[in-house]
Amino acid sequence: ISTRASNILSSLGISSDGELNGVYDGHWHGSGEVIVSTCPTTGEELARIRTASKTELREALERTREAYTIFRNVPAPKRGEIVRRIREALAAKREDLGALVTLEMGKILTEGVGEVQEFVDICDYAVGLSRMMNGRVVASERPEHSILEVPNPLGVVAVLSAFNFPVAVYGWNLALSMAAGNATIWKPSPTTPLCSIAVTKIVSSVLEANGVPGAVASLVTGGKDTGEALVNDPSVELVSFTGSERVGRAVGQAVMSRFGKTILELGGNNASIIMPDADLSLAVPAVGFGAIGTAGQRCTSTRRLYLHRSIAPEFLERLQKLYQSIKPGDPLEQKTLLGPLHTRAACETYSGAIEHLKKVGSEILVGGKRFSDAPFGAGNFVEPAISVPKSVDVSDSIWTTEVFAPILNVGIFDELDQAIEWNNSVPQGLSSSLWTRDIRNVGKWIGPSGSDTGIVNVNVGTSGAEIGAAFGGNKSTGWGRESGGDAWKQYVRWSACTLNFSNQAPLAQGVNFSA
Ligand code: UN1
Repeated sequence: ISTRASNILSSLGISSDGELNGVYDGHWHGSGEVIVSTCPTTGEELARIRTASKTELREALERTREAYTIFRNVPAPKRGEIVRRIREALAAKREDLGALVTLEMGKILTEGVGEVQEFVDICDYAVGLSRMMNGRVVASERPEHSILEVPNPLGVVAVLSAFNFPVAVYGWNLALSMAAGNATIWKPSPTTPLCSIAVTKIVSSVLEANGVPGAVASLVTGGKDTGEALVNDPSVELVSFTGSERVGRAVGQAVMSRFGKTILELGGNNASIIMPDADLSLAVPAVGFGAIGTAGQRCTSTRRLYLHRSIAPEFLERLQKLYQSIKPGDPLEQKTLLGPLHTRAACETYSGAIEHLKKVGSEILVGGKRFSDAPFGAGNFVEPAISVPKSVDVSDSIWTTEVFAPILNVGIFDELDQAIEWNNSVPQGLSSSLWTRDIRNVGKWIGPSGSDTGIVNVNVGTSGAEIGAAFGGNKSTGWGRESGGDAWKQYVRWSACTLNFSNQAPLAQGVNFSA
């Protein structure tokens, strides 16, 4: 591999010769199928990883459960202290790990580093949480009785994460899961195994140095079979899945059929609405970041833009200028704003979507081609595109399907109500954003007749949420919340404990059962 790739890997203690172990459950091993990590920028092979065999997966699950039975008895603030040390270890490697995200996933460096920062932030949050995961005391109707609502550790949490956030989404889950006293087993995307190995090396070194079983944070790299085995295993209490609607539906059904719990973070199809009174000097770059940032590969990326008729021509002119100024580049270079798509297949999806748009009469204002002048011929570079479909037909697949690439569809409206209806007309419900300075619009937007997404922003783009609020969506985006807010409550089992400290044993509701 290239020197710069091997430098990034070696700074994280990963050797680039031979095959790497892709399983950790207290020690490193791997004897399953070999997967290849490929650099989306250059097409070079970065490493070969031996994934988990069937037996190794079963053993890793057993070790993870054992680790849970130990870790659940560690007092929560002490668990928080371990999370704090993980935070320190991650922060010390912020730049190197961020560069690895860029190398393996393809997002630009500031976003790769930002993703590690997101993990650091959620650790801080979880440290605080470890002293605040409070239950409640409920007033009992019976004399000298008390009812406690008690949160206890839940068990084994499986995290199935996607390629687009190969570090942060695991971080959201691990930090809360650890604070809550669980053991976590991680199956990362098969195309970003190096990020998961690097993170697990950092996390496990802290666990091992502090006498915590390593299998509190296990790793099993692998493909579909590994994911399915985790999803179907009755010893996994909670499955936190990020990925496509199609797979998410199967995961949800499988876990539900065994009465397990799920957090599903599936597709987004996020819209920005621009009102006539919006500050365009803020809105134009925000839409640009939402649609072009991460090469359109965030669940929260802006895919639909609804412009008020009165500002539409000016907005589009300014937005096109911005698009034209964005050049593809090596995502590891500081000044690059546009990196490659993650895979070759994503380029095909992009081209297919553009062809379809043209076929049905959309006007492509800018972009639409693979980059011929990209810095690396073998990289997956595409031009971010703005398309104006003939009309906003809310049942048309142009508007209802999430295409995981930088394509922005534009519609023109006259009334806010119309734009809100369009915003809500898609199956997905992750993020949305309104640009206005009129408080009446804001009130409507965040109220009962407003946006139906899990993230509802005002004068803030659709992507780039902070960790403090609960992250997640509604409708076909799935359900459950990750990160901040009340998300931690899904990572514990709740018991209502009625305590009787009287000399009687009265029944509730005054029921009399004496003969
Ligand atoms: C995702 O795209 O799956 O809000 C996660 C954001 C990031 C996380 C996105 N903080 O865009």
